[in-house]
Amino acid sequence: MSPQPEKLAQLFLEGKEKQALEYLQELCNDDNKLSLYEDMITPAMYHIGELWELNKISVADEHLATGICDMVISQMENLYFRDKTTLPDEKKVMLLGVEEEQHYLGLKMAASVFKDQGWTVRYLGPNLPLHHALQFINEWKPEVIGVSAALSYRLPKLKEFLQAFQEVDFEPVIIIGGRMTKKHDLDSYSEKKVIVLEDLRSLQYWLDNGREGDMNATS
Ligand code: B12
Repeated sequence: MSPQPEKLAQLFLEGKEKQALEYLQELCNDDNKLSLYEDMITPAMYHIGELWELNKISVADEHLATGICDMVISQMENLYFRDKTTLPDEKKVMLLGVEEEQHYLGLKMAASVFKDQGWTVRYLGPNLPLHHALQFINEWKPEVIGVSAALSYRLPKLKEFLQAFQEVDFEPVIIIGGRMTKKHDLDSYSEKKVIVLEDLRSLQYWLDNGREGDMNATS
């Protein structure tokens, strides 16, 4: 069966959580959860964004679809969680959306990718004020901080967060993700332990190949 994100989007819009999950389960096996996140759920939500932009669906429709999508991701997480608790050292990642950012489905999927790789994850969701983020960082001391932002006008806020995170004395690696990375060239942000990753496959690649170099790098 060929994957059809538009069909999934339709199920989200009709509020059909069970059918959406069943549809994904027909396509899913133990090894392709990431591909379903990247090639089905993400394009389904982008499609919903287009319908919304074209006024073909209402804000209420879009909220319903988002809610169903969120529930489906949670269920996928339970059904296909790979319990790989065998990382030699405990590796800790904290994930957050910058202050006022409400888009979080991508961040939630990134949390899933880290968990599947055996990381200890603290997913703090969207809209986290900077001082609360810093307090958490200094107490919990994650090796990696993943930040997500979707909207262009969030760039100054993102920069403020990055600057503050780069001043943390134990020098965590900072990953920038989110729709903004696909819309803007954020290469100039890639400095002192800051990495820009456009999607979950790049994240997976970095976890498989790039991580040690980055995490051992001196600033
Ligand atoms: C659902 C949705 C909402 C929901 C979000 C709820 C939620 N739980 O997330 C709500 C209703 C709150 C919302 C609000 C708004 N939204 Co909105 N929204 C969307 C929509 C339809 C889907 C977003 C989504 O979930 N996409 C799917 C996820 C999986 O994609 P993603 O975030 O890009 O994530 C991928 C990567 O970026 C990456 N990733 C993401 N985070 C991270 C983090 C790390 C560490 C890593 C490694 C990777 C990574 O992984 C994912 C897979 O590749 C988009 C359409 C779109 N094109 O995205 C519009 C969209 C983003 N929204 C838009 C707008 C305008 C708004 C509002 C301003 C509307 C308004 N007037 O109020 C507000 C702003 C709210 C705010 N303060 O942030 C516009 C933005 C347009 C622009 N020019 O920038 C879009 C594009 C819709 C449109 N076509 O016009 N929105």
